[in-house]
Amino acid sequence: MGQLLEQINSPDDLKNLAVEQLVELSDEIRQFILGSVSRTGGHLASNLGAVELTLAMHYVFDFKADKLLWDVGHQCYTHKIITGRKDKFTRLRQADGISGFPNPDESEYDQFAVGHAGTSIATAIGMAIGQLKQKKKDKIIALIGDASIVNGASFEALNNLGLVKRQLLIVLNDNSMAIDATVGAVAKYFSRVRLSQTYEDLRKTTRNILEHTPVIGKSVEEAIERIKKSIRMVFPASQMFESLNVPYFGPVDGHDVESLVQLFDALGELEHPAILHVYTSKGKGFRPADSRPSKFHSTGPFKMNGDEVETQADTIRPSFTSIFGEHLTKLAEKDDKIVAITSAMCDGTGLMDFRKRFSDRFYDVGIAESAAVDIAAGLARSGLKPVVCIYSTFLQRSFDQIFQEVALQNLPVVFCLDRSGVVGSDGPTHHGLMDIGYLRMMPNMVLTAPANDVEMKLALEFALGADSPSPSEGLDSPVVIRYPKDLVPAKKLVPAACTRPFKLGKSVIVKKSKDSSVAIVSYGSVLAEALGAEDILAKEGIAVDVINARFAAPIDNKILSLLDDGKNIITIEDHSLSCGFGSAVLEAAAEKMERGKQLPTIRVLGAPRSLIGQDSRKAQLTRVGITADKIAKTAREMIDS
Ligand SMILES: Cc1ncc(C[n+]2csc(CCOP(=O)(O)OP(=O)(O)O)c2C)c(N)n1
Repeated sequence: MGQLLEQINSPDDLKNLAVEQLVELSDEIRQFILGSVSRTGGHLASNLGAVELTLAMHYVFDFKADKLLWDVGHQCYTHKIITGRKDKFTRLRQADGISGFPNPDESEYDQFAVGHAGTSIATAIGMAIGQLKQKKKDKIIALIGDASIVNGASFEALNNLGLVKRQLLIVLNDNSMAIDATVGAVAKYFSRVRLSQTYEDLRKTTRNILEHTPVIGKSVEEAIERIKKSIRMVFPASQMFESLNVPYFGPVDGHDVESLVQLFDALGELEHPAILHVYTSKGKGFRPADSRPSKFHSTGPFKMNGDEVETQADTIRPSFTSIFGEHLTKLAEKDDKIVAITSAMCDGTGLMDFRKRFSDRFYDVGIAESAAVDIAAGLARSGLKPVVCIYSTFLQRSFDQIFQEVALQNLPVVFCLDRSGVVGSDGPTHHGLMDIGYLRMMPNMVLTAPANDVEMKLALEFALGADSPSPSEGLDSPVVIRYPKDLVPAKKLVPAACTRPFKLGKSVIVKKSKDSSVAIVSYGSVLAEALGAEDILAKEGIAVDVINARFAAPIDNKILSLLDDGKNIITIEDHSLSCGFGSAVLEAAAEKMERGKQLPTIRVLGAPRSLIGQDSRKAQLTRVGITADKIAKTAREMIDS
């Protein structure tokens, strides 16, 4: 650890440094982040880019009282390092360690547990109004990236900035990147402005703002007008924000920490909302991340060799994501109606090859999940076969669009929900534990989940009608395919029953015994654990049935007829128990009970309705009880009672 960083255990320590020392401290922090993330994995490129910005904000403001609101929050490592958490970086994103995102449970310096884009400006507005009502003068700062500020929620918030009659500073951290290059009209506008800037222009703007600051605070409006006049001709980015009536400053160099300190000092005095537009470089200071920021947006541990990265050995098995991407590309070769849509997650959802191969049938709409769904609805209405590829957690943003424009119209949109289930190190903001719940209640929606690589392909073929006699027609209703952030199970865990084509609402029997009194009914990739439990019990001489449900909507009647056969049921799922697959079975069973039937027992295994902290995915599954051992134990308990 660098000499200066060693002395920094709180923002007060930072304030003891001379402003010139922040330059050296920035370098030390960059090295610290690089070293830590190379060992633990984490969000690298965005954090390397936001070091000076964060130091300057902390140098000027007092975030014990003042409020700093992070958008997404994946770029908050410098903030964590200087707010007393640097020693915890050895366990970054691990159990009993610190989260990779802001988290008020960890520190009084964090206001919200965030992880989804587009929330900082609106929450800042709320806090600013709250401060005003309580006659408090604490400063409110929202830090947001250029890809997140074009999110619909951000624009809704900007549209309401007029509600704030006091200070509120929005810092736009523009690195011209989302995870990938930013997309859309605003991104193009920003990049045109960026290209028109020289370093000297940025210096000039900084000087311009600062020259006018002595009057800020006394006559805010007048000062803003003067600044606007002096920079308007040169810097058209201001026009966009000015048209929304948001006073705009910049763009300025986001790595010039000394100037940033002066700017924050000055702009913090405004008694009015304003935007400071800052240019930074994603991945700054580490050549591999600087040249390939997408690859280092979020990374697993890696080995550094000087300024280079040693590549990791390939994993033993492919992931659900890669099987999905490969197979979708293959199906698209045969069916030119297939189009893919994603919202800023091309790589994460496995669409890189699809994009390369079918650039005219690939749409990245940026961080705009609701628009993605409605665009898909329009595509489906005009006869195409849209495949919406969005993580389970981010699809939550589109709840209403899924219902109104897709389910209500019964349009054949295929939703591919990557990162369904527990997601490991990203933790509670990113788990995909609610999708069955929020989708199952919608009429017309077909919910399916592949158990392994073979089923991943079959589920896609089913949803896209590739397995039907007239494949061009496909299914005539929306289909959801959910799968986890995981490798596919080993070949020996792919039973023959899983190789049969998917049929609407039909489960497959993997093991059946007339002597069994318990049936394990699994949904999705957790079939591997069900098979493990069956194996454990078989060795003890206990026979159980194993059913692969394949569908959570509609539920196969065959599952319910197990109850008629006197079998107890254990359902397992990588999802919240509230409103999940087990709930669907319980609801169907309740209908039977209403008709006066005495039924055997049903036990449901899945995630509790509580937050599951960052950890490995395997440990999280163990924590919620989705393991072969726990399933076997549950079966024994049922048999014994
Ligand atoms: C609603 C939502 N959709 C998608 C994501 C996934 N995501 C995380 S960071 C990121 C890119 C953010 O870009 P930007 O705000 O410009 O910040 P940068 O990483 O460039 O610093 C995306 C798309 C998310 N966090 N939230």
